[in-house]
Amino acid sequence: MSEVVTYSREQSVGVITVNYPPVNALGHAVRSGIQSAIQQGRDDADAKVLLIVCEGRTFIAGADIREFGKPLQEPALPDLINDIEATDKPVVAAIHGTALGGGLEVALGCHYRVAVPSAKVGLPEVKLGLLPGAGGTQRLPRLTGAQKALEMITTGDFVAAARAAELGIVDEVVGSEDVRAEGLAYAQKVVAEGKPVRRVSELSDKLEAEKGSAVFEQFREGLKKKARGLIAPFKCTDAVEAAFTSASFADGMKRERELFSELMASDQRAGLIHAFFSEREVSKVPGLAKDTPVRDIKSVGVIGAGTMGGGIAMNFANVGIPVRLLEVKQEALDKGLAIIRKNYENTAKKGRLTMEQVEERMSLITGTLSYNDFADVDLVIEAVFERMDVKKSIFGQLDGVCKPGAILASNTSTLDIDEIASATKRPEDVIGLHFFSPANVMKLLEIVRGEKTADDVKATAMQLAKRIKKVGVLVGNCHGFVGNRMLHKRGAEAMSLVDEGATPQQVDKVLTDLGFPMGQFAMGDLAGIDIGYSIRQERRKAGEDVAPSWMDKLAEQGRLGQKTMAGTYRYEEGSRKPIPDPAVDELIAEFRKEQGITAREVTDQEILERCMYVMVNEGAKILDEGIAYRSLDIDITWIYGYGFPAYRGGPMFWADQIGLDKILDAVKKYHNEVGGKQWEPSPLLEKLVAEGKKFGDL
Ligand code: T1G
Repeated sequence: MSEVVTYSREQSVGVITVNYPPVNALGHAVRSGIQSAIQQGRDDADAKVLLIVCEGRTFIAGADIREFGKPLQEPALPDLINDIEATDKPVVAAIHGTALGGGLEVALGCHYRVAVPSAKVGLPEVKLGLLPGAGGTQRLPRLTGAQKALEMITTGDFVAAARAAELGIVDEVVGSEDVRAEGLAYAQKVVAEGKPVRRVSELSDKLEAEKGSAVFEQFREGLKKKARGLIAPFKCTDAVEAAFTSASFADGMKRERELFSELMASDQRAGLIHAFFSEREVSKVPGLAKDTPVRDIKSVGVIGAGTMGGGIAMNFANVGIPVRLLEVKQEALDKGLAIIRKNYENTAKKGRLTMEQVEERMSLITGTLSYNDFADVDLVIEAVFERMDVKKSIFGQLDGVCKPGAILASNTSTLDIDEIASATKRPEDVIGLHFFSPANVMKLLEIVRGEKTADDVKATAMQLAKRIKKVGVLVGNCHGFVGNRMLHKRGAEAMSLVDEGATPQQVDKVLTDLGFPMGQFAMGDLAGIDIGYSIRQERRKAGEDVAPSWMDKLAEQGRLGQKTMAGTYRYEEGSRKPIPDPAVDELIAEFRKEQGITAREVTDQEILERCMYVMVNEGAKILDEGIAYRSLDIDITWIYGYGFPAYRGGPMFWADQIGLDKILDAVKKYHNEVGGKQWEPSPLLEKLVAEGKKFGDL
């Protein structure tokens, strides 16, 4: 018996206890431990019923993802579960925390399932580019029917205990959170009531009822929109369908295994698992001790009640942290508070909030016109427009008003955090907290450390990111930090490609075909063309050589994007759908003429390479300069800040998959053909290629 799984008997119950922190994942030790414990239970004549229960924070949370890609060690999970189910004594699973993936599949192999009220169950394999590969696609529909099984398995959503009971996934939601005591009591009831062994694999009434139904075709139709570019949701559907079309459970299991193996071998599985672990790794900051003290953030001040400031404030109210919103004009403050209320009311209309919760959150967001009201807050976040002079003046005022130890943060998306800090006498308390629009929705929080930012301020910001349900990435200070520095390179290439002959919609389609939710120019219309324009003007004012662009003309003509119903695209009333506009084609043609450019045919491949490889090359420079600690920090920044498709793992992981040698060749080619600093090959990229290494090896 392994020490991670123990067998004991309590009266007539053979108790199998799993204790494998942090989430009782089904690593080899756990699988073989359960196998021998089940055998011990079978051999124990005094055990009339067996109970599987877990220690720690949760029931089994799935297969051990860290074992993927390694040689399989017996017992394989499907065999273990079939073994549990074949036991001739009733087996009960007592669930707490989150029974997920293989964990729920173990429970489905048991004959009875109970859950504590706070428990959740789910089959989230699809989020890893997989499908439930240990009988979940065959057993779940036997309990819930096709539609519910398809919904759970293709979304990976967790289901609360009470709902799971309604769906027939668990037999009972027990009365308390004491999972062991409740599990024991239920097991004893099974014996007392003489409940038989009840094997889910032998249930067939739900299958009979829906044999030959059109539910699968209809479901596939719906997936075409929701699961654009993904393969796992479709294979999940095929596997569930096999439960209804196979001649036997064993045949269905065989089909599940085939489909699972196909997904296991896919790049999408590799990308999604890389994203899964990277999202957790980014919070482990090299050089920042895990036990670095953090400051207590009990109240927050936000300066600027515009789109960003309002969204930022909502993040804190959503988790119960009082936030005060400062504007210099009452009218702007009232407008900002009204927009926040409207946002909450819209969410309530969609049923995701109750009106009481809306009022509760609004009560946590107060307004003020005076900096003096920030004297006692623990954190201030400045969210006004991207002008260094304005930001420095604000930080100078904050320095004079805020209490010692208050953290002073800027939401700047590109500007020098050290220069902002220089406006205060407390640069150690200054940090960048770069939210992404819409700030109350986008998961990324790019945390920018200044030269003098104190370690406890960095640690506080990282912890705060988790508290407000963001993914915090700690990055260094340079123009555009990590995300926007790479985005600006992509944007410049995209604009040049249009100068040279591509259309904006052609460029955008290459990017959406790659998996981005929006193309470069549609995103520019959403963010506002004036933002890019003012950044380019600032850089020209600072003496940088920034080429003129057809997009400058858009801004100068007041075509600022969605907010003016016209930008690179035009928009119809009440719609955000970008519509190509012949007037823009004319503007571009006019611009080419002025610049003496003869339009040429631009291929999609060139667009892909110039937009994406320039980002990879810049990412390599960012790594080389220590602005990002690891390539996974860049991957997570782009997945959660810009919608880089998680199934491709992020730009640096995607580059590794393509082959850095191919990318370097293309970078050198464009350095010759296009020129510019952005195409100077990164020395790190050259070094990795010379050594036959990947970004992931760093
Ligand atoms: N395998 C290995 N490690 C895991 C793990 C797993 N399944 N789940 C979590 N961890 C680690 C995680 O990396 C972190 O490690 C620590 O546990 C805490 O996680 C055959 C094939 C369970 C809801 O997809 O959703 O079963 O950073 O920070 O926020 O059909 O973890 O501390 O070193 O996320 O409280 C299916 C994935 C697998 C569940 C807890 N299961 N995990 O969230 O903690 S595939 C999943 C989660 C499968 C079968 C198939 C969450 C959580 P470290 P955490 P949390």
